[in-house]
Amino acid sequence: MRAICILIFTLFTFAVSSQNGRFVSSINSSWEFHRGEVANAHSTDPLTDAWKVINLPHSWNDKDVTADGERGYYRGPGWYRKSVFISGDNSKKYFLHFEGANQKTTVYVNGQKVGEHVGGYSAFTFEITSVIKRNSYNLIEVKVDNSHNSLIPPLSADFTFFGGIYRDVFLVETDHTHFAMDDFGSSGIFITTPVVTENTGLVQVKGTFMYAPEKSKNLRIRSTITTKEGREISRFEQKLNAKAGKNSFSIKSPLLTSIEPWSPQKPNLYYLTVQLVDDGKVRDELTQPLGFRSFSFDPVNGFFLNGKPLKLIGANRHQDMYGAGNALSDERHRADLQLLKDMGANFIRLAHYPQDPAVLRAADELGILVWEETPLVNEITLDECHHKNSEVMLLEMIRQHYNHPSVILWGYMNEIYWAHRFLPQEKVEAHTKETVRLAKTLEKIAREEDPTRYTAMAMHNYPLYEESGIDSIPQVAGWNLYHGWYYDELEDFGKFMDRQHAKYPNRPHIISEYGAGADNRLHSLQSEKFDFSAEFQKRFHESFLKQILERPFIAGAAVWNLIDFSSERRIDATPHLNNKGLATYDRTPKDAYYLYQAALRKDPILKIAERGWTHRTDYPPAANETAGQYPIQVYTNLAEVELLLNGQSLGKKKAEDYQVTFDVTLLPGQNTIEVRGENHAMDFVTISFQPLPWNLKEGFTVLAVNAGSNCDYTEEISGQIWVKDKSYSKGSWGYLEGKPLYVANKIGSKEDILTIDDDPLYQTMRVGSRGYRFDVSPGRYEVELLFTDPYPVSRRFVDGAESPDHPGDLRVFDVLINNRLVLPSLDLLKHQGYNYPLREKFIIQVLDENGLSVTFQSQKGETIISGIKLTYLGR
Ligand code: GCB
Ligand code: CA
Repeated sequence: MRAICILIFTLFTFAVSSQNGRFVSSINSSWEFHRGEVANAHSTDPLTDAWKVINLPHSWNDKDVTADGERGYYRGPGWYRKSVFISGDNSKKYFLHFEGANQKTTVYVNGQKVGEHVGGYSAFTFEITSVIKRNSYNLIEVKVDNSHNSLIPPLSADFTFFGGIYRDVFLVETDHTHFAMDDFGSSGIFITTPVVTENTGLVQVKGTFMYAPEKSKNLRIRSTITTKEGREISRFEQKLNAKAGKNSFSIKSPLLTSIEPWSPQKPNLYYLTVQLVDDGKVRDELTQPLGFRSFSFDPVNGFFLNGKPLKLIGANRHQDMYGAGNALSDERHRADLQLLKDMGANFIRLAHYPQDPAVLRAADELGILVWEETPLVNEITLDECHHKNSEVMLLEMIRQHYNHPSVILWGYMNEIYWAHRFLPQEKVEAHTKETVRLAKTLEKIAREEDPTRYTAMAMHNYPLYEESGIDSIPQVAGWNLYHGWYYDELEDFGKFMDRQHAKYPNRPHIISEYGAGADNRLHSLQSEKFDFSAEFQKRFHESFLKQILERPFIAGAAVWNLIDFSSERRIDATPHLNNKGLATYDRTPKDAYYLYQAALRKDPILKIAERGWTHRTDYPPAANETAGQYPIQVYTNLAEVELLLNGQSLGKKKAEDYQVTFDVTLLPGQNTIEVRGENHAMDFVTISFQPLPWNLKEGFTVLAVNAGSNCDYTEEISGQIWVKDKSYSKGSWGYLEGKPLYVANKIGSKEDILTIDDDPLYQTMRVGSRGYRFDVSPGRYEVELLFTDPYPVSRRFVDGAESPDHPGDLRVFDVLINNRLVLPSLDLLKHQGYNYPLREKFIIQVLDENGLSVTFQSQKGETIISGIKLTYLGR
């Protein structure tokens, strides 16, 4: 029992009055947090051990969404509390402003409920003036609940619904007269630029404010436009007869000449300060970003910014990070946008929900155009209350982020028919109708709220969008397309889009998602879809980017995803993680990232795209051939590249489609690969290479084989490389018959292999094999065998408890090593349970020149093996 008085633990938050009416201070530090329901809410009793001290931003799912051996993560209530000292007098009003808490939040101050908010991705503000004690401590308690709630989108999605107060919380003190604090969490003022030409602009500011005194009175609304450097370029005012209560205003600037337009290339950002002036006293003041730009979508020629065509190329982004869940600092958010900017991108889709104010701010400052959307993903429910919540989410998003010049598109649905295939037939029609109706309502709201932006919807490759007519509702059709990954072949993407364009020649199209998974532990020169090799990801993006750039009618495209992100229910090579990122979960760029750099940036880019594969081992492709022959790929926007291996030039080559490939034979040990281009551009990587002999009698220490796979797999902790599988030929080694396991046309089982982290090694398997032969010299060997049974076929995206134990007897086989029975009647399902790995070592003495045989003899079903490793231990 830790009996600490919370008053002692509380940091003082001084709310000193500022000169200009409003004072804003965060209250992020030293909250007490309790996961679960609490019995003694509103009491100042000593806290029990179940409470711990945390700082905001905070999520309680930072750990349980990773490979912790249990499916699911905590979804339920959590309580936060903190005592805050609030100073001031009766002339002040007080508000709590939450930038976001997932997903249902109830706030109490001094035991009284001050408000409730649903939806995990937008800000909300509650007034607390009437319940606080001034110049005293006030107990703030916040209950947050991330339980599934069929009335609150998202109902399901391929990302983790982290619970907690995961963004900043602010205490806002205002004068009695202040800009609206009850306008859907927004600033209360809305800026547009009705006129924008190359260097002129006109600014309009609309808004509402509260005026407190009983008698009406003339106030002045004063607006000032300043540059980033703080130079004032315009000041305009309006007199307004304010009545007690709510007042609205609308004021226009004079036509400003010599403004500099905002664009990704030159994000000239201005600031607009609006003041409420009463007898020379500033009652309230707000500063908002301001940018002068015009834009439009054209069905034939794509996107135009400031009158010039601009292909939008960028990525989607989620808001979580390894170790932190979704509780990211402003700096972290900004760093992610910088990563995107450094890639050369000019576009971001904030999928699948409104993101932190720091993200929008960074987009404004860095020059990244934004598609933002509300979290309606996969499906809806038919309840009116669900629809109401969806409407409010849209209003919140638009009003809160209205003033950011970076925003060009508002979205309100993502793959909303995704879950349709699971609906019973008799429900399909009603569901479809209701989805269309809701889309129409949301479309109307978005257009009325903000006629200056376009609306968009992200659809997937599913005919119902067309059949139901929902595809004609938004102004821009967004497409999430995964040709060559989930279905079809890479080139089918372009064909799909050409058909769309031909069929709907008046419709602007944008690619809202396209991507392929990659795990840097997997590498292959024969990469194929769904093997999760870094090489396949490169092939995928090379193909898509080319097809996108070749088609002017495609206004833009956003890679899925900028960064690997948490999806607790997903099981791929990296369970619980969606690894389609161009950067890893800790933000290291994968090789495909550099393709975009080369294609998008204007400064010289020369990058060896082999950075994810710096430790290699390989055997010769055939007897009498040399191991270590690799195509070394370079991404560049230069015309010509020279490559040097350990200082020796291998010649120059011309680049095509932003790339050049050199055939290089790596030498045993460290290889320095250097590339050079015009204007002293250069890059290098060091690749260590360890060859394996074709003929094992030439001597070797360790031979580790990734059975049933074309990929080399590197164990993260040990660095041990498991080489791609190989068939036996005399004088060498390899498998005897069998084939790689495919499930639904995709290689490997893609099940979560429990208790270990080397999932990909176990997920790929050779089935139906008679065994492996190794033509080794006599001596002592350690033979290590790795197995797992892939049954059941797949449980992806299925919630709930573990599947029940299986009695086995589906697949039973004997394993012998040099005729010695080492695993008799192996029944993995029965003895291990599915998805639990079996990894054992056997010490074997090879006495003669006949080498070493690992033999699988089936009693029932097909034999199976995931990995096999041979270590020479001496004679
Ligand atoms: C989609 C979804 C996105 C998923 C992605 C994927 O189409 O919109 O939420 O994460 O596919 O990786 O499958
Ligand atoms: Ca695992």
